[in-house]
Amino acid sequence: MHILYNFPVSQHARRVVALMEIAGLDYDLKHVAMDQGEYLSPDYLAINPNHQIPTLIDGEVKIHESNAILRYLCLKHDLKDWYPSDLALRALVEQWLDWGQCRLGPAVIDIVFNTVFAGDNGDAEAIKRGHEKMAELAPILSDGLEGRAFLCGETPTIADLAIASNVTHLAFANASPVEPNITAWLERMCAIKGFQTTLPQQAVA
Ligand SMILES: N[C@@H](CCC(=O)N[C@@H](CS)C(=O)NCC(=O)O)C(=O)O
Repeated sequence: MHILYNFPVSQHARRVVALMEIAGLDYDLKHVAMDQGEYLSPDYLAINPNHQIPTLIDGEVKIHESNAILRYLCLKHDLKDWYPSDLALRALVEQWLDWGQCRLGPAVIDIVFNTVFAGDNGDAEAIKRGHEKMAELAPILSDGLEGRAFLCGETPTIADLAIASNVTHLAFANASPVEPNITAWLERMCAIKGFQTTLPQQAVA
């Protein structure tokens, strides 16, 4: 049984729940009430000292970092379609996973956290910076999708789950990208039932 410390609107947790749904894995979600500060509690800090959601516990194994969790689940359950072993394909998956964490993720947080979740404490500079970054990053994502159904070819991988969970998070701030390659890809992603069930209402509406 996999135990995932989860918060339903977390874009980082949603990608993991999506993969577990898609793969039909047994899992138990432990709700961490981020809105009540539970992620900063001593109990949760003992589980993840980074005070971040998600964390996976699988027997003796305890992992934080959503993309590391995705890789672990694929390797453990032999989900080769979702994490291909072919070297060139694997490298492309890794490229997008890292791009999502290093480039896209911070821009999404700048925009969504400060526009929506920080309330009156939202940082206007960060929102501006986030939109500037997205103006650069959305065309890069769009170009990456040119001529292919998913980021690494004709079938989805964990790179698509990771990037799409970030892109759909932008719906909270009405900042979803409008590039046709991206919107068509998101439609394909949302047709994947396990991914669809993790979407925030804003992204479905
Ligand atoms: N790099 C981490 C980021 C996780 C993350 O930022 N989670 C957010 C929720 S979406 C969080 O817990 N934020 C609280 C904090 O950073 O203190 C991952 O991919 O798992």
